[in-house]
Amino acid sequence: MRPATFPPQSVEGTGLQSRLHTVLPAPLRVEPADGVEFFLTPGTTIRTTPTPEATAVGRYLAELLRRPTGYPLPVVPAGRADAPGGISLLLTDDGTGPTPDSTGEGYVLEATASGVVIRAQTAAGLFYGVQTLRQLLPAKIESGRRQTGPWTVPGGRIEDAPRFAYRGAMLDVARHFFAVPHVLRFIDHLARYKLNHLHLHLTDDQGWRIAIDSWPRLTTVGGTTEVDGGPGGYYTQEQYREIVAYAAARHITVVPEIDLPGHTNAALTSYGALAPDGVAPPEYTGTDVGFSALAVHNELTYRFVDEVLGEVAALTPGPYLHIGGDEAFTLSLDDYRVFVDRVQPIVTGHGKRVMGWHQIAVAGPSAGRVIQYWGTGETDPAVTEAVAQGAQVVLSPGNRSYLDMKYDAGTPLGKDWAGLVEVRQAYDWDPGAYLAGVPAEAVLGVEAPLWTETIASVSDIEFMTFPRLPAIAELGWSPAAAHDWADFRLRLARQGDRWSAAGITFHRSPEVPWPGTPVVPGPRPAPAAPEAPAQAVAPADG
Ligand code: TNX
Repeated sequence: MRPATFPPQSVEGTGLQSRLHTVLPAPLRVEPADGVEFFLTPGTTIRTTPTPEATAVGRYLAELLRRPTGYPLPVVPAGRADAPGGISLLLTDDGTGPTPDSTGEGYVLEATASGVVIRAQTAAGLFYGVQTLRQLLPAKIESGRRQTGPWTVPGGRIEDAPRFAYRGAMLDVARHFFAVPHVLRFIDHLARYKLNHLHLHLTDDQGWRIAIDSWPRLTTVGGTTEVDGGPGGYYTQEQYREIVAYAAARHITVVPEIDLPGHTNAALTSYGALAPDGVAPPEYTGTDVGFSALAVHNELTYRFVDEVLGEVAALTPGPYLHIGGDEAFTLSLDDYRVFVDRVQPIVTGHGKRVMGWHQIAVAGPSAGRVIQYWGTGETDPAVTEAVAQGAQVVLSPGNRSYLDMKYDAGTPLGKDWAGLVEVRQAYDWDPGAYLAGVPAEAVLGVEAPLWTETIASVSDIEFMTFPRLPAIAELGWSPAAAHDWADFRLRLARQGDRWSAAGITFHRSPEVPWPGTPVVPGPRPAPAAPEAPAQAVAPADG
């Protein structure tokens, strides 16, 4: 059920007021001011609190709006004596801002005839207010080319704050490598829906994607392969820093994953001494899992892990190092525990919190540990036990949040081991009440992983990501009380025009009433006469 201030609605038609009710993820509270609207004009100014962080959000907004509008939109410091008007992004700790939320990511947006004011306690809050403002403008604001206005914002007030602190997506750049610009584009997709973590799956059997100075063959050898024999590739440390900085400018924390002790064939091919038998295995470009592992009883392995994680930690400002931990099928449970129990203190020794796939729950506790649940069932005793000992959980159930699952049996890309995941399946669950014995307070958040065994291009990425990523984003951001499939599918339908304007490929799910699509497609009427073949076969003139 929606909070009382969010009235039942219809988004049929394209009326201005309806736009206030199509924001996705659904905000905490929305109060329309009927008949009021703000016009963005060639004279509009963006005023910000004069801190570097708030100014950066103002510049980000200006850059989003300048191309489609063609307006100059100067970004200037907000002063006390300013006349109202234009767009103001104001940091506030004087009680005029949003009700304090535990993440500090909340904001209040007020649109009147004279201006739009976004207030927040942090620049992240201003940034999320800006994402909302973007959705209040007409869909053509997403176009990369100059469009004609009017550029209207519906009047009203939105008060908003996230439900969970961790709202993420994962991109597997190991099975297929994706160059920096493609990763930056993916980051922009996350930003639209107020996600704040990008998990990069940087290493796997098929490739090692981040340069490690102390172990150079990881990329000069291990970086040259990928699924199906493509050329692979890797990020230099400078390129990785560029990804981290681009994400940070969008208030997104990068979570690097070095998958250990399994999923390591590319590392073993690069350095045979790390293999259990000391012999480098051949490179691997297939899609099987679970066949590789580091030598658990060899001290060289722990020097390797320490030096690799040390370099990755030094490159990564965020608090987490993800150590994988999944599908180490060649190890005994005892050996697996020995390994994880040795690696966890290495992570904390480098000043980071351990994050890992939920298999690591069987190892001993580690302060600040985050366990990422990717199963398809709703109970896992080892996870329950780890939570009882203080671990937090990120929910990524395979049958709900996996962006590499097929939508339906006919989906040309993806896998189906966790089931088919259409949009409603991705949306209709509650991360706060999903796993038995894991109370909402122990849930740090949600993440949608995109594994790329079958995903090889940007349009493949987008086809699998849209529209499911917005569904997971809403679970991470919106209050549980706002959960409502009937309402969500209408708001989602209105995002389609934005993706089209932005050139984003998406799956036109039959569960969603996209504008221009009949809601209940009837049988195709039989043509009364064969279609006139006029232009098709007319011979070209002369
Ligand atoms: C399982 S999910 C894996 C990955 C695969 C994925 C394919 C997880 C932690 N491990 O290695 O890419 O299935 O859906």
